[in-house]
Amino acid sequence: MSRSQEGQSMMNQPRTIEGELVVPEGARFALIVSRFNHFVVDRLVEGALDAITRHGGKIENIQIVRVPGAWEVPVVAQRVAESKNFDAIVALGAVIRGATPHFEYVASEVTKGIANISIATGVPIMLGVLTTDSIEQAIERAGTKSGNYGWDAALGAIEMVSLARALTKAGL
Ligand code: INI
Repeated sequence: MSRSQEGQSMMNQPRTIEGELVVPEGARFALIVSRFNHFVVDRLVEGALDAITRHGGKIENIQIVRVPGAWEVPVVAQRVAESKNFDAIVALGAVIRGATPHFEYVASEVTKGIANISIATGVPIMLGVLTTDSIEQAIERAGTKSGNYGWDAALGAIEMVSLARALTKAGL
């Protein structure tokens, strides 16, 4: 492709606004962490902290709030989001089918609750709550062979905070 063709094809691209995987200056994060299945959830917390600090976040700008189980995440997420003290929230927990007959209720309420609160408050709340059929599947997603869901959720939070700043800059 010639230089002028390159220039032409660049000009034909739509203008794009997107977040970067760099924690913006002064960004504050809250992690809402469920104690239930803490053996798994502790690994998600480690992953989330690692992701935020490796991408430029400061540990003093991260607040952890612990709740008994995933069921309690939405009510606390709502309170934390409404405080407007944080640029993003990362919800971390593990709902494991094998461990509960009311798996469906807990899993569906926590996921629905987080989505609704995020939309209602405008604060990005990342879903870092594992919903798995077995403990083995949960462990696989908590820092072993299928990565770390806490890390992934925190990375999403960083992108959303960066995107929010870019949108504001663009007047949106
Ligand atoms: N909470 C979880 O976070 N994960 C689970 O797998 C789970 N199980 O298995 O029941 C669970 N239950 C507790 C629930 O979240 C509430 O804390 C409890 O019902 C009290 O309201």
